This record gives sequence, C-alpha cells and structure tokens, in this order.
Amino acid sequence: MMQTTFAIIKPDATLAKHTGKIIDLIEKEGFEVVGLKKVHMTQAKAEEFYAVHNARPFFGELVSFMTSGPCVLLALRKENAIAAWRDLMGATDPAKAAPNTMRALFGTNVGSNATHGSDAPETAQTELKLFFPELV
Ligand code: 3AN
Repeated sequence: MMQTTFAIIKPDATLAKHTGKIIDLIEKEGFEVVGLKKVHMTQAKAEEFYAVHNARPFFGELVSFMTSGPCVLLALRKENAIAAWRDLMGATDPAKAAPNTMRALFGTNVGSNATHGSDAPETAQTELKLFFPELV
C-alpha cells in the first residue's frame, strides 16, 4: 500500500550537518520526498507535537532538545512508508539500532537520536496535518 509518513531530521543531526547525507540515504531507499521544510520549532509547537509524551519524566528535556536548533521536516512517500522509514531509522536507542540505520549512523543517545518517524497511520495523519497541512 502506498503511504506517506512524516519524518524529522532532529537538531542534533542538522547542527552536525548530516541533513544531506540523511536525505541521500532516504532517496536511495526509494522514498519520494513529497514535502520538505526547515523550521526552528517554538516551544508551543514542540509541546503540541509531543503531547502524547507529556506525562513522561523526559518531556521537558525532549521539548528543549527539539527547540535547541532547526529541524528538517519531511513527508516521505513509498510502499508501506511508515514501517519502511521506522526500519531505516533503527531503534530509539542508537546503541541498540541495527547497523547502517539512521540512528546507528547519526544518533548519540536515546534523546539525541537524529530522526523521528510516525509510528502508525493515524499518527502519520496527525503529524502531517500539524506540519504539512497543505498535503493532507
Ligand atoms: P520513537 O521515536 O523511536 O518512536 P518513543 O516514542 O519511545 O521513540 O520516544 C519518543 C521520543 O522521546 C523520541 N524522539 C526519543 O528520542 C525520546 N525519548 C525516549 N526515551 C527517552 C529518554 N529516556 N530520555 C530522553 N528522551 C527520550
């Protein structure tokens, strides 16, 4: 099934100048980049985006990390894009991520882990609507 998922290249990766390498790997894996923008998220936007995690102990840390620099936002289209991008990202903790995944290659730790990807079709819709309202 053709799907569009939502991805973020997080501030650790944009500040380390890994944006080009990550997008190159995304395109080599057969994704079509159907939306792309670079934004420095406000605290309010980051809190809205991560609202599902607002009871977690690391919520404050997460919001401050996501607003610490620019993010590159992507809408990615491919067959089964949601699972395909999660596979290409690797596990949340870069130390546990499979070789050659985005988080193994570019992540530092469980907080600074280079990329985000929607985890389900409903989440992808919500996240795309939040950042790419013109596409949904
Ligand atoms: P994923 O992004 O792989 O779906 P989730 O949903 O478990 O992972 O975590 C959501 C976000 O919270 C991730 N971006 C991750 O970097 C961050 N996160 C998860 N666990 C921690 C933690 N223990 N400390 C700081 N940030 C965390």
